[in-house]
Amino acid sequence: MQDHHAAYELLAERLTAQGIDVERVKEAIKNHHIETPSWGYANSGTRFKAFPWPGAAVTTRQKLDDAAMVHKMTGIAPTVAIHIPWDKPEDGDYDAMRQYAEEQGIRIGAVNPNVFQDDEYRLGSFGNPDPAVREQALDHVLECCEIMTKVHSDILSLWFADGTNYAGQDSLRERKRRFEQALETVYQHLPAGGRMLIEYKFFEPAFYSTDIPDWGTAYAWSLKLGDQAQVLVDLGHHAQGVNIEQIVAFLLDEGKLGGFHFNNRKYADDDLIVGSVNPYELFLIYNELVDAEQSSEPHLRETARNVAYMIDQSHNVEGKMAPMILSVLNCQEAYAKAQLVPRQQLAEARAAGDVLAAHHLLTEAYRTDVRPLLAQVREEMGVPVDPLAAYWASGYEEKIRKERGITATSGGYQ
Ligand code: PSV
Ligand code: MN
Ligand code: MN
Repeated sequence: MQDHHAAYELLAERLTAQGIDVERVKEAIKNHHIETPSWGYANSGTRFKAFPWPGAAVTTRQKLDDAAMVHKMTGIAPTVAIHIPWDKPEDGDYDAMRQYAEEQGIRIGAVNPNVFQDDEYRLGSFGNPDPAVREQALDHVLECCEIMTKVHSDILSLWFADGTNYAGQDSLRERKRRFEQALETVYQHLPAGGRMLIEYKFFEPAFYSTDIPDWGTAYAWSLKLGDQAQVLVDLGHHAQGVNIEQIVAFLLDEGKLGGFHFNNRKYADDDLIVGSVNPYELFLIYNELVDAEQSSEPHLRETARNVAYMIDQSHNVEGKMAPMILSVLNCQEAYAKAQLVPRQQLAEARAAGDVLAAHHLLTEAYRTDVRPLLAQVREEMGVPVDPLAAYWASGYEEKIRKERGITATSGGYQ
């Protein structure tokens, strides 16, 4: 990247003239952290084919090493989400796992139980008609509550593959009740200060009904459960055309937005690099978050402050490390642009009913080239000004290719 200083000075001058406190914006950007997923460093793919990537991580230590490298390059990815049992240590020593992560300069973030990969879960987990299977699933999730304490995590991230494939296959109402009962038990076992985030997804792998199909269901249950339960918004889990930023605004206002799984998609589900298909949507989502962050209302600021920003992607054809770095950077860029929205002017345009002026203020912020600002932020943080270029120049990719080689995919639907 060319020297960014001149471009940064010009931009800072222009923003200051618009009444934007550039120092405050830089501070906010430096503190905006994105969590990466351990499973994003391993081989995975679609049900048709998972193309193994040379150097992809296999062991949890390797995944932690990779997450640490992403943090080293970006300075804003200090935590990594784990998936159990994929990340279960052979000797069961979670303490050692946590310590290893910390030695690499990162921490363990959300704990993700897995109640979808075992044969027993053919008809579901918490929604399964068989009480023995429900108990098996519950035992696993409760074990994850204990793991949270061991790895010093305060987030239990819940996604269920549960649903039905055929009308009449099971009672929809009974499945709802089974779920409510199991979630209630999980809630009772959350460690003090821990939160459970309930993720929804409208279809897949079930194709007729999904037990937590939408944010309304996740919201209703988190409301019933209590303050430690919130909703997790995965960008890939909505039908086409759904206004995700409106869901975000609603949940923020109700104190029920717990976290994000960032990714992108053109058609269904997730797994593409966040911001790669629809960066404007990503900006509009961030705009709601920053609006809450900067609100004069303490409850909004508090909810926004606690939102867990996580990536949930499984790359198939584009490698592992570079796409993860790019994803983190794309989130950072959208966040930076959202910081540039002149909120006072926007409020005035709205109050005056000036539709286009309000829209213009938003799109001007979106169109601002924030790359010099981000380069300046990185320089001040002491991380590479161009993280992707620095990654390719670091020799890390060659090193892991040599050390790890090509490993057959481990399977497991993600
Ligand atoms: C499956 O759709 C999924 O991508 C969900 O989004 C989960 O969060 C993730 O897998 C990990 O279990
Ligand atoms: Mn997800
Ligand atoms: Mn998903």
